[in-house]
Amino acid sequence: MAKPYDPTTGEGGETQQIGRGDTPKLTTNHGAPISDNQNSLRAGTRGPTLLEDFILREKIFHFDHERIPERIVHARGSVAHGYFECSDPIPELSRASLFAKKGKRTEVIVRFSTVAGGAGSVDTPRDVRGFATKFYTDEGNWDLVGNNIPVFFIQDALKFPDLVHSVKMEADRGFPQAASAHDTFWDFVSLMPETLHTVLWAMSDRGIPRSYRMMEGFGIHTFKLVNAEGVESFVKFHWRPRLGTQSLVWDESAKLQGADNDYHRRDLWEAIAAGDYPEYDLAIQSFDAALADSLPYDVLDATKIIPEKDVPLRVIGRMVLDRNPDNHFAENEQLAFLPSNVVPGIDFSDDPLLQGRLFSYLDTQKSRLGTTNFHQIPVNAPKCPYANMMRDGMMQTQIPKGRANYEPNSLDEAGEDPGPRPSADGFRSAPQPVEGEKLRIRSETFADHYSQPRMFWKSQTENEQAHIASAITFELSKVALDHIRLRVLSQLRNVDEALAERVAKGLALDLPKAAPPAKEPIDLEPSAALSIQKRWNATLQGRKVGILFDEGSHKSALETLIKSVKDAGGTPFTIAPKVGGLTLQGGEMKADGQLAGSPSWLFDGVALVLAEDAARRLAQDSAAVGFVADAYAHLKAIGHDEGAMALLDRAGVKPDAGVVDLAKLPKAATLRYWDREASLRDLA
Ligand code: HDD
Repeated sequence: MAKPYDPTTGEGGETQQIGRGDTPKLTTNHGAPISDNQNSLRAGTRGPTLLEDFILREKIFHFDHERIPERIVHARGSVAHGYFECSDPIPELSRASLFAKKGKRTEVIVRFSTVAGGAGSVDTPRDVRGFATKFYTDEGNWDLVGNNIPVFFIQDALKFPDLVHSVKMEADRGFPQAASAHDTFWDFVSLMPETLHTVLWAMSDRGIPRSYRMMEGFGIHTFKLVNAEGVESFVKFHWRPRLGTQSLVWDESAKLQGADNDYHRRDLWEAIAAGDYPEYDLAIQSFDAALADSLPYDVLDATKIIPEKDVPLRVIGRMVLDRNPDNHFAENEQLAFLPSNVVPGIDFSDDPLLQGRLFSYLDTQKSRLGTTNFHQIPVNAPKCPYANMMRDGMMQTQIPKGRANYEPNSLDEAGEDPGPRPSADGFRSAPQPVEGEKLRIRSETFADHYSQPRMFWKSQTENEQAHIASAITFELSKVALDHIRLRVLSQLRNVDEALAERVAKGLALDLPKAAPPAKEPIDLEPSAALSIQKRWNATLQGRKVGILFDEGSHKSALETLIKSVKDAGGTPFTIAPKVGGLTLQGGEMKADGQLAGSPSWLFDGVALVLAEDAARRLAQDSAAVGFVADAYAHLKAIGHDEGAMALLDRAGVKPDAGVVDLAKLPKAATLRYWDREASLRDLA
């Protein structure tokens, strides 16, 4: 074996090579092989480092420049690769190739994100979540850059910088990070009633999703579909998770920020690594201009939904996410979405928010990725052939041949390659007549800011309403300026008097007068589709069960439970005070996690498989008592054997439908026990 490098003698060093066997040799970026990756070049063994050391300088230089500017919004995100498969072709509506044939697959990459926090912030704050999909179609990339909430805070892109400045950490103090519960956000909200609809969604349980796998996605804007004959129709896009939509409870999401900063990123990664691939149906709402004109709101207004009763959803395909990224930087940080990326068959509407986005994303990629050639980065490059006369620029990686860098040209007549030319079947904008004066004005049809928030509020269950009222009360409690709180209350009165009263009571404030509405709200019919609880998917698929055991537990009971959780599609995770081998009745067993590092916040349901002695001992251990008390407070199922009673009592668990025998746990853990809530916390 070769002698290791000896810094005192300068001898040896072959083992410093990273490459072993047939792994490649370590080299500089310019290809020179490196013999020593531990020591810089110095004069003598203890002397100064030499400027000549190109290996040191190159390595540190590259390291110093490793980071690029983070996204101004949606900085923290997680990606996954997969495919979209068309199940119900729509050639009558769109000529887009990905919707042309049943069974046709198109590669995709998806990035889920929070909005307000920085790249290193946590996964579970109350926030809107981004749901952006890049379809690598055979006629170019189509980017559907949506959110998990079907409406947006503002109606005009001109207001986006103000909205974002107000929600991000406050400019002077640099906090709070990843939170909307502060003066400037609510100041903006209180002055801009168009924000209220999205604010209500964000304050609902939608703002604290359980998992990226259990969250809906929405294209939000009305887009256009165009068929081969050039006939256009309006469309809204919806992603529906096959696992159903599920959220956390607020206390749980707050605690998760301590237990696991990467809760959603880890969940997505682990599910895909385990072959438990997240799936989403893609559904459309398509309609024509006559229907749009008949609605009591404007389909070009991104603060409005189109209720499913007005235009039902039609599922046209499904997306499967089946591959984790190989490299976070190359495939997540360098991933660039552009709502302006459309393909023949998909077009934009005149939604003024969308129109502004068409400029913003292209522009931001230049500042984030440093070059107009960001489309050449592998994760951004189309997977179909692409060619044009755009040339050069920083980080150009292509080497175009010949002289044809302008069009039209006649170089082919001299036998030279003339390069690409426009094709008759290329993208054509829908020929829409446009006329009118140049004005800075908001259409009258955008003026109703309260009817849809009211519809959303009325569509919620009692618990869901309580969560919204509590969330607004919590956020306004963090607002230090009274006049802002009062102005929010004056806006809420137009949404629903009871909501305003509940928040005012929660803040111990008198209700101010209602804000004068620009347009009187109307009562729209509530819709079950807007509630999470009314459409709860009672399944253990994708859910996790934490199983607490200790010395003396019955091994066979543990094994039976583990199997039954797996059989129901769930993931069991065993927890004990010590993770090494524990002596049980019937054998030894190791735990997956240690009690202090595995709070019940991480699980959808918990089980206690404990001998009486162990339960009595654990009743003196705050981590164990907290494990049970929090599971109970977070409305989760608790399965237990006879031995666990001392711990259950100490944690204050009262019998109810969610406190069950071990055998019933896999079924019980598919639900949350909302009826328990009123006895546990003061619901606003
Ligand atoms: Fe945006 C990123 C979603 C309005 C400007 N936006 C960004 C991302 C998502 C959304 C999911 C993250 C993309 C990724 O993962 O890389 N944005 C939306 C939705 C909107 C919306 C659903 C309204 C319906 N956005 C919006 C407006 C503007 C922007 C009105 C500006 C006029 N958004 C940006 C941006 C970002 C961005 C600054 C930051 C990073 C990026 O684009 O690539 O350009």
